[in-house]
Amino acid sequence: MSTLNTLQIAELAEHLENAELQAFEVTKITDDFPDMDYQDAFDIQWAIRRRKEARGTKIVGMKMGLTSWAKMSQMGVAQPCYGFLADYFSVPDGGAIVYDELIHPKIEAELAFVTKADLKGPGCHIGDVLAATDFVVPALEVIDSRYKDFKFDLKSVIADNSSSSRFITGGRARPVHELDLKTLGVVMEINGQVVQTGAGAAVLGHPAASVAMLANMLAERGEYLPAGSFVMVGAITAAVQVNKGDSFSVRYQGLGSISGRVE
Ligand code: 0L1
Ligand code: MG
Repeated sequence: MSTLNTLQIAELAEHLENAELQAFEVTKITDDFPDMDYQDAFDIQWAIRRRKEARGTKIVGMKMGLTSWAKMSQMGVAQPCYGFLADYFSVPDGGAIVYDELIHPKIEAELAFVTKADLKGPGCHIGDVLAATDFVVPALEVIDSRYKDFKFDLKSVIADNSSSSRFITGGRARPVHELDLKTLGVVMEINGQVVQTGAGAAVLGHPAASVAMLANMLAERGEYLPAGSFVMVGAITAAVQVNKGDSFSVRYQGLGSISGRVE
């Protein structure tokens, strides 16, 4: 079911996409549309995606968000969400995040799965994901909620493409059977100081569970993850605010590291 009409979906997509592209904060959209539901929220996100595709932007991957119990409780939400990754979100390993293009960026240590077979829900599970995975590679997400002070509810955040803004991938790709994804450790440093540590199990108990959940959520809209998909599974660490002039690096057990700076 949905509560918003086609025009309202289109206007909210334009509003939130403008906030992303021009880097300005907005209030959460449920303040003005308290009755909107999850279908409306995803309709807005998919409308933003279609706006970008119509301008020639390529969608290069998907991300899961709010996949740790700690993060869900920190943000006051009860379930994970997903978003899409556009081509211009990608920053090379060792490269710079341009602060002025963003509002209040935070970084998260993540892993990405790259698939070699289609994944379709409903009923997709960890076993399906492991069988369909070509390799796992380190990823770092830059989230940048368009909502003032990162204050939102789940519907507002879904409509805002789950705060997606930039990502870096790098380090060393390895086949999934060589990794113990639950105990895989990460260490995040900012300006040479350790600020976060974590292990893969922070992501829904097992990072592959996140990819399975994405396939199942996409199935609700008749969508699926085609072979060759790049999927970031959600944060292993808490999100950490970064500022102009910061440098950061994340070390991944057995997978090398990713680094970058904010300018
Ligand atoms: O990637 C994430 O886990 C974040 C999803 C959106 C919530 C937020 O902006 O913190
Ligand atoms: Mg994330």
